[in-house]
Formats: sequence, structure tokens, C-alpha cells
Amino acid sequence: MDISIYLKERKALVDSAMERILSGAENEPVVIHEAMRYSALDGGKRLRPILVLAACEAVGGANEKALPTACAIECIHTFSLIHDDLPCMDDDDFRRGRLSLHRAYSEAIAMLAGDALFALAFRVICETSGVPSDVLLQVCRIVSEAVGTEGMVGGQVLDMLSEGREVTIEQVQEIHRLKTGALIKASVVVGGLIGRASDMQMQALENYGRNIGLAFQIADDILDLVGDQGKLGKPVGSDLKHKKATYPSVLGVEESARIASEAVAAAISAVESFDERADPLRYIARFVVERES
Ligand code: GRG
Repeated sequence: MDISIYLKERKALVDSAMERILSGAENEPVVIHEAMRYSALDGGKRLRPILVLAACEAVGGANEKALPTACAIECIHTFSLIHDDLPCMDDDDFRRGRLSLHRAYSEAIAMLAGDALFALAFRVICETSGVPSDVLLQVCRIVSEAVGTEGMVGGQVLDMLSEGREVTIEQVQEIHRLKTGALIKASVVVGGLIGRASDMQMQALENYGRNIGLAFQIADDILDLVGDQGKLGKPVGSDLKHKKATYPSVLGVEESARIASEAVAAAISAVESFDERADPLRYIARFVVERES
């Protein structure tokens, strides 16, 4: 299997499904639909939705059943980026090489577009056909937990509280586990659930998801220090500017990169017993630390 073709095809699948689930820009109120489309269709890597599909396929599930949930998670991810860029949070003017949503529209529209994407996510999961409703209920529970105070929101709050303070590596790890790791892990877990993974497979997927979540965020911290602004689509050094708690700020770049590689190896070994249908998961684990954007 040519993995780069796999990733391109899955990204195209997600892009066109995202196009379908978002309201047309001609629908009233036009401005909010335009704003939602501006952020949700602007060419992110689609890592989380691809993980949903890849985890579902790794256990023999049909990816079309996981596609709505994949899009829902991408809507939530987009929502978090929009809110993260707001002046009351990170105050970033650029995202993916162009103006962040509040700079292109207004703060109020950016907040509301984020809110609407969050609501759309759960609507899309609930409207999935061909997946038993008890499975969809579990998906909703797992995704909402990954977003709330035991996930992304909790991590964001700890992150804000840590700005400008001395932090231990355990505290940085906890921020990462919640702020970024939780949604990445949930993506893998719900993919497995929809694919009807066995209990043992679910445990393996959870382990895989936890490790790539950590590797992803460490790589993100390193890219923010030594990455290429042109490839990242946003200025580097934002963490330094905000005096954020990051792996490299506590352990240095080299040691952080070593821990990220260890996490990748642990993720790959978690799915060791899976057959070749898990190859995309193995490849994605490596991609997470080798990426340049
Ligand atoms: C809005 C759910 C929600 C919570 C509010 C703002 C916030 C609290 C949390 C922020 C969470 C956040 C933005 C984490 C950063 C995660 C991160 C490294 C994002 C970049 O992800 P990529 O590289 O982005 O996958 P692309 O552009 O490829 O989609």
C-alpha cells in the first residue's frame, strides 16, 4: 500500500464530506456560514478525521460509517483553533497562512462560528446512518469528554494558568495530555468503536492514541521553536512570546525529540498484533513527528 496515496485519498474524502455537512455560504445569515466555511474548509492536515477513518479500517470497519464522526471531530478541532486564536486567548492574527477568523471577520462572528461548529459536530454524529444508536451514544460521550474540563478545555485552562510560571515536566505532560492529546486519542478510540473493535483492540487503540497525542504535541512545541514560518503558515516563537509551558522550554529540543520518538515507537508497538490494515496507523505515528507543518 502506498501510504501517501492513502493519506491523500482520505483527506479528499474528508474535505468533500466537510463541504457537504457545512451549510452553503448562500444560506442566511450569510456571514456566519461564510465564516464557518472560511475556517473549516481552509486546508488543514485533517489529521484527526484521518485517524478516525484509519482506526476504523484497522479493525476491519467500513470507513463510510466513520466519516460523519471524522467530520464532527474536525469541526470541533476547527472550533478550538478559532477560539484559541482570539485576542482573549493566544491573540494570533494568522492561521494556516492567512488571517485568523476574527481578523478576517470580527471577534463576535469568530466566537459564534466556533459555537456553531461545535453544535454541528454533535448533530452530524447523531444523524449518522448505518451505525447502531448505542454506539453513537458512546461516541458522543467520548467526544464530549475529550472536549470538556477533562480534555481540551481543562488543558487550555492549565495552559493559561502556567503562562510565565516555572513548571515541571509532569505539569507540561498533563497540559499536553488534556489540551491536544485527549481529542487525538478520542479520534482513534471512536474510529475503533465504529469499526466494532474487540476489547483487546480497543485497549491497543487507546494506547496508540495516547502515545501519538503526546508525540504530536511535543513535535508541535519543537516546530514552534525551530520550524519554518512559511511551511507552518503562522509565525514561529508564539510559545516563547506567551511564556508557555512546553517540552523544549523544560527539557530542551534534543531531549524533547527523543521523548517524542519514544512515544512514536510505543504507539507502533501498541498495534503490533494488528494486520496490514493498520499500516496507515503505523505510518501516521511516524508522520506526526516528521511533519514540517
Ligand atoms: C474550543 C473546544 C474548545 C475549547 C476552548 C481554545 C481551547 C479551549 C483549547 C485550545 C485547544 C488547542 C487549540 C490546542 C492546540 C492543538 C494544536 C497543536 C493544533 C494544531 O493542530 P494541527 O497541526 O492543525 O492538526 P491543522 O491546521 O493541520 O488542522
